[in-house]
Amino acid sequence: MKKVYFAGSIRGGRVDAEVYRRIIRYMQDSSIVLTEHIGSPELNLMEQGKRDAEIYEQDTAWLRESDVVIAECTCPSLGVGYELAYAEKIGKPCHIFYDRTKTQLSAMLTGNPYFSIHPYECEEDIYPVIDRILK
Ligand code: 6IA
Repeated sequence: MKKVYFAGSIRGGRVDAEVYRRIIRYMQDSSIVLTEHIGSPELNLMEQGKRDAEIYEQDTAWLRESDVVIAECTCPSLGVGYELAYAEKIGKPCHIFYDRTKTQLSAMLTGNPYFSIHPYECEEDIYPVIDRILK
């Protein structure tokens, strides 16, 4: 099974948390998702117990361990942007999804041919693309 690092906004805003949760659930049928907590609705409460330095150490270790990085970037997040740059530096394949009806992605991502970018118009469009990535 492939190990997936799923990245989604936390302090950048939780408006899409439900979408993250559904994508993570879907991927868990065929893969190991290292970052299951990204879809958790209780994340704000859970976050209080953890130190930022531990979060950074754990997440960068998971990035190194992962086979592929999948980021949902509709809600802009500095942390997700950082993770994508980190993943590129260590050569992990990176797939970026965003809702093109809601946002324009940063030129720093769309302008970089390293990233595989998948704009979508409705959530159902995401799943066949994920199937191809994880097969
Ligand atoms: O800048 P942001 O907070 O939006 O960055 C979000 C990204 O950074 C996500 O893709 C995560 O991988 C990572 N990240 C940010 N905060 C946390 C975090 N908080 N835990 C894990 N990864 C994080 C603590 C919650 C935990 C106790 C369940």
